[in-house]
Amino acid sequence: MTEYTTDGDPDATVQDLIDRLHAEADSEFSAANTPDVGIIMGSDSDLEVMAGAHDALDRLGFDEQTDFRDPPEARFTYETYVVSAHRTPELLYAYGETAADRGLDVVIAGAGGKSADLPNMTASIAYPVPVIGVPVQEKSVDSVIGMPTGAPIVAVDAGKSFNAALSAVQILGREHVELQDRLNEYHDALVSDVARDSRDLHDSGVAGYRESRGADGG
Ligand code: AIR
Repeated sequence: MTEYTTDGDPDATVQDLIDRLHAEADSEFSAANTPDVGIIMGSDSDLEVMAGAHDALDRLGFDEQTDFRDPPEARFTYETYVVSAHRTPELLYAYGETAADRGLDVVIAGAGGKSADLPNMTASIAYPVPVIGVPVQEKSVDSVIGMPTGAPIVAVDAGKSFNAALSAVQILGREHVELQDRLNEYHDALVSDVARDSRDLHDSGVAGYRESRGADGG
């Protein structure tokens, strides 16, 4: 939460969200029309860190789906919700237990603080839907990855939500060759960026390189 003065909004109830998730799970939408990736975070204060996942998915041609009943043009989509393991445990449970029936193929879950339980609890509840955990802060890493044997979670390092999204697309890519192609294009661009930087740094010299790239060299 970005504010600690909580007046509440009588029009926004957790029960409405839970009912919505269950109604969507009971609906008959085809897999092509439901979000492929679900992104959840413990608080809207996590949005800046989790935006890396949105960036990566946007870059790979995904659209954001804001209405379950009205999918966007793009074949591959993601959705985003705030779900707090400790402030709204019922919503956490509903999101996890409806994940498969709502057509989600993979969930990216981020949380901060020392009790970052959203990723690990979602992984347990949504199982066998894969969950990729993002510790929003360094101090959240142990909490996110510390799962007992038999209760798996995939996780990235603190703040690495961009990589979480790439991993999510890798999972989807096993079923959709088109996504493998997009991942390969992304990787090729990354490699040629390094080649360009290496060539330019060497050939321009350090001072010339810094000048050509701006004062910070980047
Ligand atoms: N959080 C929220 N509910 C349960 C947890 N663990 C985490 C959020 C955020 C941090 O607590 O994921 O990183 C602080 O949240 P806020 O809302 O106080 O800014």
